[in-house]
Amino acid sequence: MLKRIALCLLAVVTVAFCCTACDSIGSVEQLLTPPRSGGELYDIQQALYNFAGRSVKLHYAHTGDNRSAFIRSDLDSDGVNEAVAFYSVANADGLAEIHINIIDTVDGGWVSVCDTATGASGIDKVEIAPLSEKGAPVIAVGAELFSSTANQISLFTYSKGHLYTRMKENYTRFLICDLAGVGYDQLVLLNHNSAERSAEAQVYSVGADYNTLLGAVSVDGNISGVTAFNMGKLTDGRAALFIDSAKSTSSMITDLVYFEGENLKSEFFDKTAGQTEATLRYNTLLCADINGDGTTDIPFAKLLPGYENLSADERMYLTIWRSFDGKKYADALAGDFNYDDGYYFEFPSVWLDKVTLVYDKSTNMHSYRLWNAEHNSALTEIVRLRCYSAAEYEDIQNDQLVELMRDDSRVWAARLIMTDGEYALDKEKVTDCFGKGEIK
Ligand SMILES: [Ca+2]
Ligand SMILES: [Ca+2]
Repeated sequence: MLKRIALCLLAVVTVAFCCTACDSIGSVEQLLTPPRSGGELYDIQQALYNFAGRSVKLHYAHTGDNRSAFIRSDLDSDGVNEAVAFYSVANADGLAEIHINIIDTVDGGWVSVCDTATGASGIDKVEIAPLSEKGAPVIAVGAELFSSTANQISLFTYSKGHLYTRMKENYTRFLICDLAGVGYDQLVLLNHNSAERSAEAQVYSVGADYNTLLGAVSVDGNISGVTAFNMGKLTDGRAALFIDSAKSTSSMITDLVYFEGENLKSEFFDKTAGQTEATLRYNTLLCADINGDGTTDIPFAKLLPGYENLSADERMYLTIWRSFDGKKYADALAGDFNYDDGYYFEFPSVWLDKVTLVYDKSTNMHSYRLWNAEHNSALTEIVRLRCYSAAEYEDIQNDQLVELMRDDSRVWAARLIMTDGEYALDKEKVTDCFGKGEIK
């Protein structure tokens, strides 16, 4: 159990889109080495050179799954793959504008069949997926423009040697996923206007003949940037968009967007305040399935007892990961996350609101103590946790300690102080509550 949770710590929410029959060929390493003659990649690349010349520079997307200059996929649903290529050649203004080139098989050989300029200096992300029940795949190209700080997404379909533009929109982040739960994917955009401190999430259904805006909702735009934009799951199984945004270098919020019937909802955004406050936390943790049950959990921060009157940089928080079903939360895991020493300690449920943390700055020892609200004090110690250097650990009388974890240079260990009562932990329980992961 512990190991599973630890491994889940950095696991970003599963993005449940699938790229139908996409096959990226020509990885970064492959692109640095000319492909051997006789192979399909060689023939595809030669077809591009025959069209655009040998001096072209190849480009590939900076994010997403399709990070290749040549993406092979069946673009027109005829059962045979075509290839999408990205390249640039310097134009009259000296700008190396990226082009999209489609390479198809004609009479058994690879030939460039169409080409379009993008006005882009870079490719952010490429997805190829059908966006309607029976529709042909849509090629979604997210491009970084010369002329604007905003990215621009273009949707294309390919048929009989022609590339048809279906849509062009500015965006900050995009996803191709089934947020509406209809069995096929939609285009989900996030637009952050940093000048106006506003942001909007939009969901488009892209049909064979026209596109429909299924919903648009405000989310927090009073942010320094969007850190993660992922599809995940609510407790009732519904798909939802989890948007983790940085408020500052040490604080974050999560916006949650999902469909309630046909209405798109922005769960946490406060229209009156103009921002999202419900999920504000003083850490940089991102939403994740922390307990591995398939639902996405949001890391909330709860001030530990006794820290109410201290300054912001002295405050200590319990992190409570919660899943949501559209109405109520369920706690998945509550724990003290010690970023300096790379572990977390899960609070047993009887500890919640009863136990606080006292820490020693010089050794970074975390001591968990019963909180006495009447006397405003935390004198009764339950357990203390510390990360020692391996040499230091050998020098101390460590037979009184419970060794929790060890690596090449360090040992994590606990000293059990309280031995009786409902708040006390034994060796087995303290080991069970300890989780190590590459937490940030
Ligand atoms: Ca085809
Ligand atoms: Ca979960």
